[in-house]
Amino acid sequence: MLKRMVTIQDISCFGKCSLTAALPLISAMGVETAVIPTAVLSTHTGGFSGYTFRDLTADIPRITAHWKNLNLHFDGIGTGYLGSREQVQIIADFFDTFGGSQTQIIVDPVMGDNGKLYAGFTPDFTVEMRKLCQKADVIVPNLTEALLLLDLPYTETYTQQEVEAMLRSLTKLGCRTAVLTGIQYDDQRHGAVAYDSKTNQFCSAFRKHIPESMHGTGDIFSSVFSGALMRGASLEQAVSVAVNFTADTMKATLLDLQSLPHEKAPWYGVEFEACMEKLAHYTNQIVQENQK
Ligand code: PXL
Repeated sequence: MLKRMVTIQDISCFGKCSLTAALPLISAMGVETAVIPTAVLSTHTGGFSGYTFRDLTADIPRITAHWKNLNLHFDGIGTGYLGSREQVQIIADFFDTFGGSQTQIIVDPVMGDNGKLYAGFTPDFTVEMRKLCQKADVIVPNLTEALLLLDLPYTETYTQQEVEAMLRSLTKLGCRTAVLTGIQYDDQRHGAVAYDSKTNQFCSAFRKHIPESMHGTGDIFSSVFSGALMRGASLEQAVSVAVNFTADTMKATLLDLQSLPHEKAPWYGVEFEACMEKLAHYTNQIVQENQK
């Protein structure tokens, strides 16, 4: 049966991140995708200046109330960029209304990257985000976000043991599973490491490191990771497909960045559209492997 998830994050009208990436990607994986936009911005905040920002916080409780009347069920709830501290509390209420044993809650605690908070975020936002992580089944932070959640100082270098300790601590926030993205144990490979606190198992996936930072890759990762879980992937399969697909999109983008530098910039987003056939193929592979 077709699975249904709702993805809750902003619409950045230009720049291919958050909802404009999640909606096509999760749909392409064969999952019905409902949306709740948390804000509308003319572009994302990571590279453009002068962007507009319309806060949609007031609409969220009204959408929730209507959906509650309709008795909707979601197999998954995913969250990304949230525009205000108040919004985090409202989303927590949404989890209480629509969560349950038949609903996987996946929180990407979007707050920053490369040791810095995104524009518009203040450190106290972290306090609210911890509460949301407590209610999640799976959280998908990058290193910067993980260290903020754990109240640890930012560091660029770390060992496998330190990453594993961080993952264990992240699950102690209250979620069963934590996935750390953007992990590099050496300068050759780049990937993600996951920990399931119920089974006490770690798993990871790595691909060749692409030496260019591109905007929106965290959103691509969390979208594909969530879509895979909806299609019945194991944690290991979901981490693997998300790492592979994110690397594919970066590779596709790199070619254009090199050939058309005057029309393209890393903050214009990655070319996931060029990789949609691959995504359908990866998804079918997971479904077939799990049927055996
Ligand atoms: O990709 C994360 C993200 C989502 N939404 C908005 C952002 C960012 C990161 O900069 O600015 C509006």
